Amino acid sequence: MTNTDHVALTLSSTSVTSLSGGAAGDESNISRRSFRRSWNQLPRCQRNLIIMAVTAFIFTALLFLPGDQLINIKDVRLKPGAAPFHIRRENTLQNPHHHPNVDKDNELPDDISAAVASPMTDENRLTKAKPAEEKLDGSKFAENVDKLPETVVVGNENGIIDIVNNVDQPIEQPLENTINDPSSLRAEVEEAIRNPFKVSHVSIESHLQSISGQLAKPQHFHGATNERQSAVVAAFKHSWAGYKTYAWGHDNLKPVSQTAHEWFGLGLSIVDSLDTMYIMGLEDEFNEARNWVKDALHFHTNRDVNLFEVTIRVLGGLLSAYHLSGDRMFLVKATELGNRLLPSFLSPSGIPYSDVNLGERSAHSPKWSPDSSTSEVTTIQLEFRDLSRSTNISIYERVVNVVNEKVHALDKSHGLVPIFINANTGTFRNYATISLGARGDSYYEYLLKQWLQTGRKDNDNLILDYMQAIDGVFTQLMRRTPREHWVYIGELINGHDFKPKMDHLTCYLPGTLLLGHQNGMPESHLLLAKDLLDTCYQTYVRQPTQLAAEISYFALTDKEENDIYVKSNDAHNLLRPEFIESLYYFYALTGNRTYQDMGWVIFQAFEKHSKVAAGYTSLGNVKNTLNTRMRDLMESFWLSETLKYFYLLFSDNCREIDLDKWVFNSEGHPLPVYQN
Ligand code: DMJ
Repeated sequence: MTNTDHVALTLSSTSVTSLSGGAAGDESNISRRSFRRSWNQLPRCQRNLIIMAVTAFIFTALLFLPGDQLINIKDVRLKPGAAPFHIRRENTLQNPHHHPNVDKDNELPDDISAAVASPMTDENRLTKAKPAEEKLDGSKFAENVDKLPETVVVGNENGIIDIVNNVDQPIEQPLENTINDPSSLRAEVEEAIRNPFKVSHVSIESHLQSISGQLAKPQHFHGATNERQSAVVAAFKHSWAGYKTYAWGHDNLKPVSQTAHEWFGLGLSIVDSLDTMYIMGLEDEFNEARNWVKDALHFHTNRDVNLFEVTIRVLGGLLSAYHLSGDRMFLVKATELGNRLLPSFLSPSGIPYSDVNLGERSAHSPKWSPDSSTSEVTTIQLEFRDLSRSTNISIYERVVNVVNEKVHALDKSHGLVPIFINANTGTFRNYATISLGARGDSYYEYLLKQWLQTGRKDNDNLILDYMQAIDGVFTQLMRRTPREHWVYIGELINGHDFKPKMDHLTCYLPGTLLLGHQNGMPESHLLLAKDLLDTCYQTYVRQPTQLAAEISYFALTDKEENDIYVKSNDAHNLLRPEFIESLYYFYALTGNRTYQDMGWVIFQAFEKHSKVAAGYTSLGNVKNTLNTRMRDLMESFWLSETLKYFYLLFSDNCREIDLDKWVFNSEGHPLPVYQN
């Protein structure tokens, strides 16, 4: 042991020899040596007694210090790069579930004002947070580095002492500075993967307890108020009853054979349904599902799952349930899941692998290809960011910001992206198709929605990329049919050759364009939104079943028989939500009830053709009412999206969910909007 390892401890004034006249360093070396001599001369039992007495004194002092028995101690292990990023406190003020009595001028709500008196409470951080401009100013970064997180000692539920990062000290590092230190980020990610039940070295529960003042408060919904809404609730209950009877705890229901369908083994239908039930006011069903999540939802199975699907359905479902109900159990589960999904990001490029094994905590490219889908790696950001903002643990947001930055830096064609990207090289696949349908769709959706989620900053890459992409849609992908002039969005095969094919998935775009227009995007976006909404409606009502096919084609010349047509292999309907989602945005943002009537036509078509004794089923053929060829699957998005959007579309209050305060993830789960 070197001298510097010693603790300076004064035994008695006579036991320490003090020499005057020497250099300061010499003096202290001599004092230390004489201290050591004196210490060594003491009998062993006396030395032990002294050590015990000093330890007991320090421990007692720790316990009796004010502030919920918390004490700040400097933890020299924490380096600037390793410092957890503390989410700026004003964010939670913007959170719609958070303290509804906060007014527009950011006055403190009553309960918070009272709490300011207590120096160690979370609310107190409200008064310490600096104005947003200051925090975004890079010049403040050096200043902030001095305020490294200190650690806090807390007793956990087992009486064991844990060390957590001191939430009383907001670390206002610009995010850019932390993601530019990849080795630190990697080390933090690896640590989280090693200990998925922990964050910042303590149990997730203890950590959430330490930030309990900023956790979500329950939202209130009144349930159905009219016949159409009640009909949707009845459809949900019918679906739920079938699922409960024949597939409880499994991913999906097969409503025709009345059996279960397993995909990831994560009870997808339950998790995906939580917020729908909460919004519909189905308390008993919600509680039943909640208890299943608490007791039976485990993530330790040795099985590959898809990062994107699990993120939008399970992580998004848990986070949304947490924000709406205020039940922190959902956030605990979401955090554990977030940790277990992190192996995907340990690729050489930072672009995530598509497949992750939650039990083994390893990840790899899909078995069928070396590439990930572009929409998949770019449709996880809302959820991971929300997890960071909700827990005050930065890594989730930082890993997806890396993805944002990498994808932003890649060359695009008029702002449009190929549908495959390689997680090892971080580059797009050459000559891959460009599409706003499968594998491309939600890249564009999340550019806009991430920008909304983070306070709509000017000159943000997200919104610049979005605008450029929509320009690319206009010039490269949008066409009108020759006779009836239906607007549609085609695809570029190999990145070049135009194909007049549009997936039903693309029918999310009218709603997203309108949402963008509402938030300052140009008039042209509104016009395209309206035209495309009309076309999507046609893909439904032109079919004998009044249900849209998975894929529609459009005439390129007036020689073709029909302007819109469906090939036999594409004639299936999977109960998908995209068009109902768009109708919902049109109603929510305009209040025009015409969109409700359009939705009602389609709802009745589902009732007529998709409803079976044990639920609702996908169909193989929408082109023949006498031969719909039931496919026997009720996907969880029927419960999370299609029925939720129907319900909100038919609401008497078009702002039942305030789109200035909430942003829906790609699976229909509302998450709070933050100020930045
Ligand atoms: C859902 O899982 C999500 O909406 C996803 O973004 C696209 N596919 C389905 C619904 O069609």
